[in-house]
Amino acid sequence: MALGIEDVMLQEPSTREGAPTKAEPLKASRAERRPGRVVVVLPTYNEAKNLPLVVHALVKLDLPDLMVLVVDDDSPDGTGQIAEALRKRYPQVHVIHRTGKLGLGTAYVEGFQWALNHGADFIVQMDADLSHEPIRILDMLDAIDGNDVIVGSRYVTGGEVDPRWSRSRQWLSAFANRYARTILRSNVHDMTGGFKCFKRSALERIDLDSIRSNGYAFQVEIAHRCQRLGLKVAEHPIRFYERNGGVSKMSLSVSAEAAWRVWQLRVLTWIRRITRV
Ligand SMILES: Nc1nc2c(ncn2[C@@H]2O[C@H](COP(=O)(O)OP(=O)(O)OP(=O)(O)O)[C@@H](O)[C@H]2O)c(=O)[nH]1
Ligand SMILES: [Mg+2]
Repeated sequence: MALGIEDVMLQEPSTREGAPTKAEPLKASRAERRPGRVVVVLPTYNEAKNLPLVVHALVKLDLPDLMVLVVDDDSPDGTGQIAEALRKRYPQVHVIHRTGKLGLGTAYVEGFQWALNHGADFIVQMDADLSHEPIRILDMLDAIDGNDVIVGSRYVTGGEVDPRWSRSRQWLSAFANRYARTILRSNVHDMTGGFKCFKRSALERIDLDSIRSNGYAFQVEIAHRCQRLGLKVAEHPIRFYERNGGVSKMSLSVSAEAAWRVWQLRVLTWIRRITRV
């Protein structure tokens, strides 16, 4: 039986084994140590079951100036209505409703622009399917001191991928990262990950309007642009979980886009280098 909005709203955050979703009592309040507005951008497409869990976990974090922005693409499963109900319940929650499935990349671009226009000091991007642990945002905010961008990384020491992730997805992810990293000569080990934290000053330097990638390609393009701009990008180890139910939007066309877009980015870099000489 499908859950109604009220049922979903009453659910508490996930209690999956090994998934710490509640902010533990903190020794010295991190908020005191790090003032600033944090805007978390959550793109959603058919995440009706997951969105309330993610939002509950986010609003419980020790972040006094937090804004959570849901960018929903008119999800057929009613995620947009659930986002509205969450907005009414939590003052931190804001929602952008788009007219149809316009893609992950454009959802992030719109979300980032909104965050910059609403006074964000730090902007976090994460999936809304519980693959990324909300509490890790606190570590990323600590790690951003002295850096411009923190990439939540599965592929550095201490990083992990959920063993429940299918073999084929594990292989594809590892291959895609090696492929993008090699062709773009990047120092970033997790080029396709969607859990990142930016300082405002870093995001302001990226020409968001010129980003054309969607899907995984968007993650690769952002990581590549940060590096090209000479931003200080550091990787922070995370555990990546298999999505909490629902349906993956990963498809052959998303992979194909990422594969050719990497070469396009490489060629553009060559052209830029040649025309600068
Ligand atoms: N607004 C919007 N959100 C999207 C779109 N496609 C995916 N998303 C969201 O982007 C996040 C990542 O998408 P996923 O389907 O989880 O893709 P993935 O993490 O690469 O694949 P899985 O490992 O299968 O979960 C999720 O929160 C999705 O709901 C889209 O076209 N528009
Ligand atoms: Mg996912």
